[in-house]
Amino acid sequence: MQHRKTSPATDEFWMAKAIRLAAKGCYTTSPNPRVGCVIVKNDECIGQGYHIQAGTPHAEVHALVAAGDHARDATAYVTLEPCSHTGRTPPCADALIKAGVKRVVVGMTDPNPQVSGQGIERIKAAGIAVTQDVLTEQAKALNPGFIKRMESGLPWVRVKLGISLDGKIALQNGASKWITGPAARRDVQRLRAKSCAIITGSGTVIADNPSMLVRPEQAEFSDYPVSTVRQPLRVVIDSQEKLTPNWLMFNDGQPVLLVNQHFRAGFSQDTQQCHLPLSAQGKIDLSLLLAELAGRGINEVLVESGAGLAGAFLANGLVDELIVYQAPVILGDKGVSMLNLPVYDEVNQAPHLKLTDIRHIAQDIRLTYQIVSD
Ligand code: AOF
Ligand code: ZN
Repeated sequence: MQHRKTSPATDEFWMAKAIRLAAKGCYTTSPNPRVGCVIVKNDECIGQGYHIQAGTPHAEVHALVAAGDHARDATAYVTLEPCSHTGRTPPCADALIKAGVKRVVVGMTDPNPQVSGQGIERIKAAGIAVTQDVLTEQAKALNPGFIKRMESGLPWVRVKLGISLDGKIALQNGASKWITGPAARRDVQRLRAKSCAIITGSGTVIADNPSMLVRPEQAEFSDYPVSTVRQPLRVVIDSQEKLTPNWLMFNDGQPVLLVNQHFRAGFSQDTQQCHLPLSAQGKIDLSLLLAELAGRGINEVLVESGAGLAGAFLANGLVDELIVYQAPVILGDKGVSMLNLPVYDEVNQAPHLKLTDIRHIAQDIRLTYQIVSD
């Protein structure tokens, strides 16, 4: 039988593998980005790795350690430009140069101003070939929050809504348990877990006394190697200072940030406070809050609130993504509508969205939209 020679795998093939590795850091890397790396020689993967947690080695270091001396003359595939700075760990560009790789393939340049192109320059200056922009869109999709924070000083904002077929989030009397099914609620656990912060309002706290914690036992995290799922920072907006220290969120030993105008006495040590000025309407300025959160290294934010706060984020142009779980139930025109928005006179003034994903989650459907900015 004649031996058929298979052609070598493409740069895209290996970069796709590096992207899948990076995604394993989905719940753990922040404030750092999710990064994956594969080292390839003679069309074979000889080392792989991904960034797990800030302060621990970067993806390239894990992959180089796995490859050992074989890394000499190999090709390294990295989803994000290797770093050139000494942060919590030394520069990966230097580690790749020292290991003697002969080519580096990069998914996207690092938007971190401490790096932004300098890692690639340093590698080129050492006489190593660099191929850029391989599967860039997919590489970018790993880190919407890190990229937005580095480029604009704001986090990536997702608003999550659980609605009926007719766009209601509750009955007239406020009853909302449970519109969506258990599988959709488990999916929300994953959404929470990948967020650095969850924003909610005093109305939701008073109505539901929620924990807003990630309940790992409810979400199938077992396909992820790090079993300790990080708890996001819970951010509670209390413009009117209605909340007392008795609500569950302030007493479960997990981090929570109370946002209001003045210092409030009586809250436990786990409750940090952040004081921001109120607008003319007596509300916390949401863009100032987002800038404050970005300053604390928050990349991705999930808004889980009532129609008032979610509508305010949308009306102020602060939302990047809307994630809607729609249940097959009709609550009727007396129900509570999903978003409070200003009165528009023309359809083109209303927010326009682009549907980016749609899937069945048991009996419900999950719709993901990006906001179309004009
Ligand atoms: C990489 N590979 O796996 C990661 C990178 O404080 P440090 O030392 O962890 O540096 C964090 C910065 O390094 C981060 O903001 C980003 O620019 C880069 N992250 N770079 O080459 C990695 N996690
Ligand atoms: Zn690095």
